[in-house]
Amino acid sequence: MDIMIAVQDACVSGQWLTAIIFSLCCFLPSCLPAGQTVDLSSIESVVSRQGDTALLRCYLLDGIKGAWLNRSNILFAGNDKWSVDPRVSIVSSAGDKHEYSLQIQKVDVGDDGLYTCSVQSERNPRPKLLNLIVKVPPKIYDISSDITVNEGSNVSLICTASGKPEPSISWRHITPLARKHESGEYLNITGITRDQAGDYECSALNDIASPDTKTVKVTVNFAPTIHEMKSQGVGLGRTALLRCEAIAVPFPIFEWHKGEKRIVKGQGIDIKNLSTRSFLTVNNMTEDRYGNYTCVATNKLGSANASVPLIQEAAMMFC
Ligand SMILES: *[C@@H]1O[C@H](CO)[C@@H](O)[C@H](O)[C@H]1NC(C)=O
Ligand SMILES: *[C@@H]1O[C@H](CO)[C@@H](O)[C@H](O)[C@H]1NC(C)=O
Ligand SMILES: *[C@@H]1O[C@H](CO)[C@@H](O)[C@H](O)[C@H]1NC(C)=O
Ligand SMILES: *[C@@H]1O[C@H](CO)[C@@H](O)[C@H](O)[C@H]1NC(C)=O
Ligand SMILES: *[C@@H]1O[C@H](CO)[C@@H](O)[C@H](O)[C@H]1NC(C)=O
Ligand SMILES: *[C@@H]1O[C@H](CO)[C@@H](O)[C@H](O)[C@H]1NC(C)=O
Ligand SMILES: CC(=O)N[C@H]1CO[C@H](CO)[C@@H](O)[C@@H]1O
Repeated sequence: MDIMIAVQDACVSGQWLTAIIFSLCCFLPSCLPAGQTVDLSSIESVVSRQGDTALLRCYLLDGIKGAWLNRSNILFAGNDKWSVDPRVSIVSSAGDKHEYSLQIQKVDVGDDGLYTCSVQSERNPRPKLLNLIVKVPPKIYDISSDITVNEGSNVSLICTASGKPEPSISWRHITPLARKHESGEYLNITGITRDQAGDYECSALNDIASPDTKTVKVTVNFAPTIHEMKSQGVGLGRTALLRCEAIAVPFPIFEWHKGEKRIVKGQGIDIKNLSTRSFLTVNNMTEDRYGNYTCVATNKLGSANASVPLIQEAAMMFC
């Protein structure tokens, strides 16, 4: 009620400071003088990105004073700065319509809200309301670390992001097919298969900036299987080559056997292995080196073997 009286006084006396109290008062519907309403739909929205400089525009008629309020706090009364915030300033320009805009540097989410440019005209005090909306680009702040699991395990990946408006999160398996998964912070895979190994990209998106993305590498371990074992029959004194190819994660260790005997390097025999392949070279074939060769591929999850005969005579292929 006291305020009500003050407002009436302001309107009657037209005094400067009390007029500010008047505009302050205009937020409260009960406080509005007869015939004056604040049309909420007329509130202008100003969207700014966190860290940017926001400009809230206001123009005054020549000779008319203005004031700026942040919610109900006076920031400026005319050109007198009431706010202690160094980021706020008045942008003014002379002219027939005098600019009296409020500039806020390095806006942050705390600056969000209603600002009032109060135009001090005795006859028609008309506050201009501006709603400052500060948006924040999406940022992934937590994501699962790269993981190694055994085939058949259940995998749960998590990705969390901040931003305003709150970003939506989606996952994508980076393969030539680029399979999309359901959206959400979690990506749960039940009984993972070797085909599901690889990079998973988490993407956080809102309407303010391009999405923030991060990837998690999922390694799926599985026991070896030998999918190719070849030998080429050769004549005496020639060089024989045997090839063993396995698939396994992690890469297998290869061993070669002939019958019960483990074959070692030396005496014309060479073993070379390349990630998932192993090559056995037998120089200068002798009679006793013909026979059944076995390749054994082993990793921590298991072992596999395959055998192939090395026979005399040329140009014969075994698969
Ligand atoms: C506006 O008011 C809010 C709440 O008091 C404050 O956190 C913010 O810093 C103010 N912003 C400006 C630009 O005055
Ligand atoms: C994986 O998830 C399935 C279904 O939720 C469950 O039945 C199974 O026990 C889980 N396996 C492991 C190893 O936790
Ligand atoms: C995924 O797994 C997490 C934790 O393991 C669980 O909290 C969440 O509810 C699961 N989400 C779905 C969609 O199954
Ligand atoms: C191949 O083996 C035979 C019999 O052991 C030997 O006489 C010959 O010198 C060897 N040749 C080569 C190139 O090693
Ligand atoms: C070769 O050796 C493996 C293992 O010792 C055996 O299972 C296989 O029957 C042998 N093959 C031939 C043709 O002798
Ligand atoms: C080859 O595999 C069989 C079973 O698949 C196993 O019984 C045998 O011992 C293996 N041989 C070698 C040399 O590892
Ligand atoms: C990883 C692997 O299979 N290493 C083998 C490569 O070949 C040599 C023989 O030349 C073996 O001793 C290694 O174990």
